[in-house]
Amino acid sequence: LRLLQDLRKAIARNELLLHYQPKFPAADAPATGAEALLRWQHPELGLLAPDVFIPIAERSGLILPIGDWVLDQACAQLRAWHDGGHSDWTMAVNLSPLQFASPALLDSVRSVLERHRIDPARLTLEITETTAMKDVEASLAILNDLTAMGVHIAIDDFGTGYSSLLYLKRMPATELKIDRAFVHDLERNDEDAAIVSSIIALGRTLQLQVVAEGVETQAQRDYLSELGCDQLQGYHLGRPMDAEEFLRKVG
Ligand code: G
Ligand code: G
Ligand code: MN
Ligand code: NA
Repeated sequence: LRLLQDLRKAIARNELLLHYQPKFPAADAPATGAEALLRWQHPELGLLAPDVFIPIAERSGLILPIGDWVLDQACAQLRAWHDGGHSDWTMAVNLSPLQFASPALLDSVRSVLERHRIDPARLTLEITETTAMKDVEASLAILNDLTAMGVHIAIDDFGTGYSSLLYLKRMPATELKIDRAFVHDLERNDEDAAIVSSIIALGRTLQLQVVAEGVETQAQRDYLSELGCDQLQGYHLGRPMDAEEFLRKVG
């Protein structure tokens, strides 16, 4: 309850911030952009990770104004990077289930793109597999509208939900993000390796970019490249960091 009361004031008090984690092609090459990851600088509790407060935000509906703030902040940052010479960088933003189901989503996305003069194709919206498959017909309608606007769609935490392949085939997504649970023991666990290979093959078939999350070692990186993964994300390549550090280390 205390956290909920504090969270109500967090936007106005300027306590929310974004960290950015770089995304790299599997072939050794410069970063293609970032995923924005929300943090809360709580006045007494310090820097809080989203698992601590996103569920509260989701239950209370606060995720809607917070989600709008995230979209605005991420697009403002992308505009600054583009103006600074990184005109090919992309930005990925996570959408919560409530945001995804909100009738205001399309207008929010359209207006933030206009406000910051962002090419829609430079913005990727990430929804989890579980969110996407919850009400598939409704999801398809929303995703079709977003895609018509030109933004890209990533299916996040892929492999942890219950995808219907028939629906996945109809989803206008551009990217599958393999959940980091399958990457962790990749070189030691034959089942995980087989699952990752299958997801990569599925991505090929459906013409989706396949991104592996949670890459923590060089061995995982080599293995994922060998298996044919398109892009990689993880602590081994770059942790989530503030915008200044991102530009210094990745730019
Ligand atoms: O950054 P971290 O690894 O702690 O993120 C933990 C979880 O919080 C992940 O599932 C991530 O997708 C989610 N998350 C991070 N930032 C945001 C955000 O801006 N909005 C929503 N809805 N979820 C986020
Ligand atoms: O669900 P989503 O993919 O949006 O979550 C991203 C989360 O994964 C963030 O909380 C981020 O901090 C975390 N993360 C990013 N890279 C790694 C990694 O290499 N290892 C682990 N354990 N977590 C990671
Ligand atoms: Mn994500
Ligand atoms: Na994920």
